Amino acid sequence: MPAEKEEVEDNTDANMEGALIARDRVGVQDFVLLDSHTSETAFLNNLRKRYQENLIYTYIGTLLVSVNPYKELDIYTVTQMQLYRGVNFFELPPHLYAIADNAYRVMCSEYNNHFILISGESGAGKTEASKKILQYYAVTCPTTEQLQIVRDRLLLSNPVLEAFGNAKTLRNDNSSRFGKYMDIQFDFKGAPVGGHILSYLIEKSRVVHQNHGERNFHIFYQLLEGGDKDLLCWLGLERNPQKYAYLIQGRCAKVFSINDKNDWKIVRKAFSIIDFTEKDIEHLFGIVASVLHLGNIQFEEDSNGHAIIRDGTQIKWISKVLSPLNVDLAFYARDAVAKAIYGRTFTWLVNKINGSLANKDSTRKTVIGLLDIYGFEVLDTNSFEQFCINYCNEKLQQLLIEMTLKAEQEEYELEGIEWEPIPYFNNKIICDLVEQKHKGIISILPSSLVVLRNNIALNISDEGEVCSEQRVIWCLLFQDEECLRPGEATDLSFLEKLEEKVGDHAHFVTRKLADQKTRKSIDWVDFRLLHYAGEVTYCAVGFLEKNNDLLYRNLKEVLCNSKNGIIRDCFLLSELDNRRRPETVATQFKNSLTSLIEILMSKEPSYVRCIKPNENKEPGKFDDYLIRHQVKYLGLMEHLRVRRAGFAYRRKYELFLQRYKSLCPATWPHWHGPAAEGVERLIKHIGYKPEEYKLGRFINGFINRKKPLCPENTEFVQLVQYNYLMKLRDHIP
Ligand code: AD9
Ligand code: MG
Repeated sequence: MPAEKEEVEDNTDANMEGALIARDRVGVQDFVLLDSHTSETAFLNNLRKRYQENLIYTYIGTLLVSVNPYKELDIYTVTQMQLYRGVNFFELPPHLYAIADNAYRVMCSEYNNHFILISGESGAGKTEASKKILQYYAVTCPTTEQLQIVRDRLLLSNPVLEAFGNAKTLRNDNSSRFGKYMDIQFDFKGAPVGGHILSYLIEKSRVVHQNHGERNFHIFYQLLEGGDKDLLCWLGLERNPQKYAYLIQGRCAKVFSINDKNDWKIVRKAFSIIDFTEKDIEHLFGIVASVLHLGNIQFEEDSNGHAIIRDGTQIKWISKVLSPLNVDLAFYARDAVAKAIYGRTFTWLVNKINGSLANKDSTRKTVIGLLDIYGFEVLDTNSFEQFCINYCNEKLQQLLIEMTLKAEQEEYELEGIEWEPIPYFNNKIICDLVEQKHKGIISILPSSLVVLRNNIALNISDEGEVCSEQRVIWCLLFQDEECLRPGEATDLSFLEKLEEKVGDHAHFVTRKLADQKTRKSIDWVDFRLLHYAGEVTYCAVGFLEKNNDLLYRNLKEVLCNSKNGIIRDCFLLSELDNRRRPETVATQFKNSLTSLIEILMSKEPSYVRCIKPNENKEPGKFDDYLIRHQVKYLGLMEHLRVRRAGFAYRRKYELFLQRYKSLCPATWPHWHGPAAEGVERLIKHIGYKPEEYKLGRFINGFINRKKPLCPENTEFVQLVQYNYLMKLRDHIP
């Protein structure tokens, strides 16, 4: 029996009374079985009951809903893993392991690719879930001594990427500040033989700025806390984080729930297993330290108004390159270097890990992809980063709609099965608002940046025209050849363009438009998007700068010639020759998300929907209001209705017959006719009523959506009502 002590659903009369009592106490383990499946209150009651019994997982058919317990539960032991291994999906209480195992077994038997999409807002438990799934595979999949190293590397890639890519935020002490998609590759025996990670847009601005109550990336604190004396001495660092300007802004270098010293040890060990050489490690920490040193460089004005470095002992080249700037711009350029170094080093790190996870042999492999991306986020002040994060969440919601609600209903049509359509909110309208070609916010964003010849730029500043600080920065960044046209590229002109082009969109609000659409006040530099998960007000200030993400050319030159091998790998000289303006950050992000969606659409999906129970990271506290909101925007009720109305369990005729043929003398041990007929005989023999099942007409569009319909194909589907699967289980010898 699993540690959850949850009763496995049992429909026999003798157990009915006990089952009802248990049900009253712990709720139902699949929302499909709720008596009142249209009531949000009943849904919430069930979730609450279970949460209070530490039953954090509940199904809606095959989708897993998870509520963050904010405490360690005894349900992730090796014994639990073994319990779920190879057991049919519905035969044990809901668990991540059941989702993981199901994907794995289907992959092995049907030899196809899968992904597990884990979604939910910041702090809901996505990263923890993805780690638990990975651990499940590491423990339960067959392995050889040779493959142990792959397994260890897969596992240890996590602490390394978390050290460099996660940070304490107000929402989550271990918040992912980058998106991660990880393919685990399996050979034909089902052994994990390699992996590959794609990372998405790390939040570089955190390197130089943190909000009150937040921290920089974990690695800085880990190094200072855990690095031995000699290492710190060699890096010129002091142990006290208070000494570093980039670490003190959030005023919370020490966090109760985080053990930096211990985490440091894990990261150090991980490096040696993931194939990092001593040189790599030396260079890597050289970079981490230099970012801290950069942050401590202070500038002051000389008699010409130029910046000079206050403390002469600091790095000389910075002074040399930055001194033609005024003090503000020198600080700006300093921060740009810190962000660029860190951001690119993170990409280097991912590539390095990929190198060590790569499987060199060319035999065909199948994969299970784990997607764990930063969750939907609303802060007091939301900037370009939140815009990207929330856009990404819109895309994932869209994928889920496409692959579940929409696909499900279309499939019934395809199969010729009668269906009452169920309304749901399709957030495509918001995705379009953000990403549509020529019309969406992202395309308006860079189009307001117009670059011109150098002399015009100089004229602007010489004549002392009213130009925003930003524009001056642009001028300087491009000083060797290009600059901006006056009046074109400011955050405010961007806002004006937005008003002009998307002002009438139902999900877009600015101050100018606020009165007509909403009564809530909005600042003149803000715009508001009505996301699927709620309203978010973005401050447009800084959008252009962050989106263009340029680095002062001379600084780039310096970095290209660095003695640090990683920096040299990250800043290639060829970049300096490239006169074409690189794609903006938002456009790159949009493109990478588009290809991610393509990757996912070609695979079989499983879903985990994570829910955050309260805002205080408190165990056991079930905040009704907060959870109801998530249930709403995650579309869980719609999902349930679709599941309820439809036939939750479906199998291709051949597979169904294979599994259940022993239940009917006509099909056991062999059935020689068409599989569809065999299934029909079997079902009649068992005594299903006609309304309890439906036999489909065509190829199963859900399993292979891209295949054209071909009626002569024998891959028909068969659909059986969910409750009957439970009954079937009892029949199986
Ligand atoms: V973000 O979008 O990256 O900011 P996540 O990834 O959704 O967010 P995360 O998995 O990091 O959230 O969970 C937040 C914290 O909740 C963890 O650090 C744990 O302290 C806690 N948590 C989450 N899931 C579990 C769990 N299954 N058991 C115990 C958990 N604690
Ligand atoms: Mg996370």
